[in-house]
Amino acid sequence: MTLKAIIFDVDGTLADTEDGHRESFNKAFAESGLDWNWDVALYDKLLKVTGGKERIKYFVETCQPDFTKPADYDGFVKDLHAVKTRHYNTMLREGHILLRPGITQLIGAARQRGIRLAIATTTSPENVATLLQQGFGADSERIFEVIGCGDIVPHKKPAPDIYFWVLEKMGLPAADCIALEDSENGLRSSLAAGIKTFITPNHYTRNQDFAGAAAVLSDLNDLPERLFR
Ligand code: XBP
Ligand code: MG
Repeated sequence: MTLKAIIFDVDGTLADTEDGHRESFNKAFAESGLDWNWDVALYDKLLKVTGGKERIKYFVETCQPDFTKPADYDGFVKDLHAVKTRHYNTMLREGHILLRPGITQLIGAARQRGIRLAIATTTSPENVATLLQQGFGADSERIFEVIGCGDIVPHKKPAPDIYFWVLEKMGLPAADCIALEDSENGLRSSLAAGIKTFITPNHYTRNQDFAGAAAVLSDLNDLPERLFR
């Protein structure tokens, strides 16, 4: 295989974001007068569903049987999620969420070798933009040539749609790329798109099923050597 591109997941992979997302959901619920609270144990279960709006709906279906849905339920969820996104971006801008160790080195090593870089994530575009701005500063616009995110495709991970979208934009076959993911949903998505995938788990995903991954790495320190030797 001649490696031409690395496609990065964002949440849990570029940065340990999920507790920041969780706290932002809780702030949005409080601000909206809802007595909902997602603790770590509950959030662990809710992470089964990717995408914030989809996760709110899954929570309502499974944990709030008595909740009376407003007439415009989709609009309600969209507005609630927009409040969550505002809080999450504030957390990012305040520097509460940092890039995972090894990410900057991996990206630097890849760029030196002319490897193309892209992003495939379910999270919202503004979240990606702010995280990249915080993590890479002025360089952030130039690092990732294609950013696939949010509602740009009909089906979020574990569906392969977002990876297919990124491959098409890059004009590359799956065989020329690798993906870097942290979760089983992410792995199912990238594998279904035919992309060799490395996993770097975190505290939410460490017990998930990573069958089919090229390797499961406890940290990213060895990855440049593995990929570029
Ligand atoms: C990450 C997610 C995201 C975030 C919330 O999945 O599931 O939904 O938790 O993001 P992955 P939004 O890392 O597999 O892409 O609230 O912006 O949807
Ligand atoms: Mg992830």
